[in-house]
Amino acid sequence: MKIYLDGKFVDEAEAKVSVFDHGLLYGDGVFEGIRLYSGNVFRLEDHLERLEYSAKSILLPLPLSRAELSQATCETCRLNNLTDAYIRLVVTRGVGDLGLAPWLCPKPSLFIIASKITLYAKECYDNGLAIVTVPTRRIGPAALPATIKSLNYLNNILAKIEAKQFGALEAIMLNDQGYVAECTADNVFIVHKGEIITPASSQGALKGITRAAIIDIARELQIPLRETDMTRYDIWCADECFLSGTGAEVIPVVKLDGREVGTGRPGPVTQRVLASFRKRVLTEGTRI
Ligand code: PXG
Repeated sequence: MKIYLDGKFVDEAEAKVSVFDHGLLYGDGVFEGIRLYSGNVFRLEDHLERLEYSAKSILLPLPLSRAELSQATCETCRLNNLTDAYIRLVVTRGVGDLGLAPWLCPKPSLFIIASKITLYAKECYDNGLAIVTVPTRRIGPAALPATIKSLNYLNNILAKIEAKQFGALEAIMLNDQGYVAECTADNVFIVHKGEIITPASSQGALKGITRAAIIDIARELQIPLRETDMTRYDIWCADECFLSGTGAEVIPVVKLDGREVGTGRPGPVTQRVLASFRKRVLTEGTRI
């Protein structure tokens, strides 16, 4: 496997960063998780825009322009002869001393990995997920905006561990006020009385690229969609629930906290949205 690392393509064995890199020492950096479908990178411009906003938010200068980032991403896929892949684009603060000070890190580091994807099993899409609400709250915007896709995922990892302790693959994370924020790596949607509802990103969610695609799909399918606050009760009593993310795409949820959602089977709106999403990913992307 060839990896893009700071301007060069190197073999996997040589793709290394320093133990003094602040991405490792402090989680000081930003990233994107992107999908390649049949030789098309899905919504690459949107991912690069989000990366730029994340970097700007932490005062991290990106080493490449938008066009150069796009070029390097596509080239990484081409060099590895990939048509379908998961792309991880990471920018770290770079090498510094053992103090926090980012201004003592002269050069950010950029690497791009394109490799196989580990997906949820097919049964999860056919039968839906049973998930739980976990005690760990999504970190609030006054501490660290969830809209920044940073290398600091401990908040989500604690929630993921708690989900596993309850035998679930995903977790509903609430914000400080007790409203639904998002899952550990996915945004949340419910369907209720013919309407799709998702928490506003101000509730403490990442502005998911897949989420944005679903908002477009709902408009195309003429299904009303609303962004508003959401409680656990809203999910328990919804007709359908599904999650969205680059890795998961659109995945049905059939149980939350031991309560069946709707019929306890993946619902018709979820299936229409998923079918439409799978059609879009084949046509919408940037050709590598
Ligand atoms: N919330 C969080 C906290 C995420 O990390 C999403 C929502 C969905 O956003 P997108 O833009 O993907 O629709 C994410 C995305 C992984 C992996 O390696 C994680 C994500 C994406 C791809 C892979 O587990 N997180």
